[in-house]
Amino acid sequence: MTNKRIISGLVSVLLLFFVLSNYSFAAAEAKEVKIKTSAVCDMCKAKIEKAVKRDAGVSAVDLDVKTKIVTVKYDEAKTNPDKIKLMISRAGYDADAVKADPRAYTRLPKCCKADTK
Ligand SMILES: [Cu+2]
Repeated sequence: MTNKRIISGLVSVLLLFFVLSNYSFAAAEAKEVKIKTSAVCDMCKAKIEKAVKRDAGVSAVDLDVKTKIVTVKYDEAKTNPDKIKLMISRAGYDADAVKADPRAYTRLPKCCKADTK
């Protein structure tokens, strides 16, 4: 084996290690929060997910209509659960202890109002 081959082998091992360590570092940065909402149907799901996605720090959002729980993955350097709850409130829905913005709530379609069910 020539020196060149040994060096290129070492370089590729180092590169692979670098890529892998970077990847796990990035994955560790994504935080997850579960928030209980007042969603009642698929329309609510679409609205809440759209509202939360407007936050640039959010990487993934999924609302389970059955449990009314929205699972949000976010970058803690860019956003936080309080901001996310506020966005849900402004869309017209409760988010844990944060009550729905009353004005946004009155604009919701009748089927989406929690107190009609
Ligand atoms: Cu609805």
